[in-house]
Amino acid sequence: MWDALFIDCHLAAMTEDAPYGGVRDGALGVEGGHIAYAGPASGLVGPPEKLAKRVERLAGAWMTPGLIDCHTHLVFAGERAREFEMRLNGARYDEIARAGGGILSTVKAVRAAIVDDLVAASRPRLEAMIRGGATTVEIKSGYGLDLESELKMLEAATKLGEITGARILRTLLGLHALPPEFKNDRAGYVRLVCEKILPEAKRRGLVDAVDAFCEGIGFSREEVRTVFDAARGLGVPIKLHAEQLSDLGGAGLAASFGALSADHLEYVEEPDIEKMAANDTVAVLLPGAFYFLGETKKPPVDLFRKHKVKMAVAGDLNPGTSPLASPTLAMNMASTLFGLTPEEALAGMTRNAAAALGLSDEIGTLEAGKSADFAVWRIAEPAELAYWIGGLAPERVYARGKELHRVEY
Ligand code: DI6
Ligand code: FE
Repeated sequence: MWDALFIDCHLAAMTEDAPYGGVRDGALGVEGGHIAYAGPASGLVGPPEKLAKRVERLAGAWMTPGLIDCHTHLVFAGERAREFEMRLNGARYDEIARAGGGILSTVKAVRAAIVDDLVAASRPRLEAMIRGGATTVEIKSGYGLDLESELKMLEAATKLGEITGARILRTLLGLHALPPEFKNDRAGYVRLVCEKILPEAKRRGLVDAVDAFCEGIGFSREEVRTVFDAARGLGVPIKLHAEQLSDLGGAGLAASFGALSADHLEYVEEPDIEKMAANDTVAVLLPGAFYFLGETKKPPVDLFRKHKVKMAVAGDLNPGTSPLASPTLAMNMASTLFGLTPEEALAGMTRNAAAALGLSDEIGTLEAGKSADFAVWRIAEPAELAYWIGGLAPERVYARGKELHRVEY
C-alpha cells in the first residue's frame, strides 16, 4: 500500500521522452518519501483506494517536479535596497561605497550576525521561494570571508533546510570578494580559503560544493585554479561564476576540472562551450542579474543548444545584483530575455538544475524511484509556468513526500 496517490491530474514529468515529459490524465504514487509510480492513470493496477492509504484528487491540475534553484546567495544579513534607491537618485558607485554600500556592507552585516540572526533574516526569502514552487535551493556562502563567518553562513543554510523541509545544498564561495584585512595580500586570502576554510567546512560536513567569482573585479583564473586544486584534493564538487562581465576563460577551466556547472556565461566563447560539452558541465543562466544590472550581452543560447550543453536557470538571489525570490519569474526572464522556450526554461529549473547540483538520480523529474518532490499548479498548459510575469504560485508543494505548502482556492 502506498502512502498517497494523486489522481485527476496531468504530469509535466520533465523526462525527455515527450514534450515536458507530459502525461495527460496521469497519476503519482508516493511511498516512504519516494515516487512509487508516475505515469498514466490507466496504468494503475487497481482502484485507487486499494492502492494507497490516502487518495488525493487534483481536479485537473498540473504536477511538475519541485522547482530547483541551483544558484542563490540567499543567506545574508542587512539590506541593499537603500543602495538601489541611491543609485536611482543619481548617486555614483563610489558615493554609495563611501556611504557604506556595496558587497562589503553585506560582509560587515554578516560578520556582526550570529547564526540565528542569519537564519531569521533569510527564512522569509526561502519561504517565498517554497511558496513559489521550490523544493531544492542551493545556497552559497561568500559574505563572511573569514573562517568563522563563512562557517556561520553554511550552518545557517543547513538550519534553514531543517526548519523548512526544503532540500538545501551548501556551496562554499570563499573567493567571492577580497576581504578588507587582505587588501594587500591576495595570495594570503586564497591560502586561507584553500588551507583553512574549505578543509574545516568539509571536516564539519557543511559543504556540498565549492564556487568562486572568476572576474576582473573578483578573482583571476590562476587564483581560481588554486581553490579548484584544493577542492579536488578533498573530493568536493566544483562550480564557478564565469564570464558574467568579461571573458577570462573561467568556464573552460571549470570544465577541465569536471565542474558540475559554470554559471552566468554571457561572455563565454565557443571553444570553452565545447569543453563544457565534453565534460558534461551544465550552463547555469542567471537572467535576474542580467535584468537588474541592465546588461545587454546575452549568453550564447544557440551555441549551448548546438553543442548540447544542458542549460539550467537560476535566480542568483542576492542583495546586490538579483533580489529575485521567484523561481517562475526567473523562468519567465530566461524566456523573455534569453530566448529559452518555456519547455527549456522549465527543464532549467528541474532536470538540468538537478544535474547542476549532481543530483540527477534523486530529483529533477517525476519518475519512480526518485524523491517525491513535486508542485501542483492550477494551469491549463505547462507553458504558463514561464508565461506569467509574476503572480503565479502553486497550490501545493511537496519535498520527500512531505507537504511544505498548500493553499486552497
Ligand atoms: N556576482 C554578482 O553579481 C554577485 N556576486 C557574484 O558573484 C554580487 C553580489 C553582491 O553584490 O552582493
Ligand atoms: Fe551568483
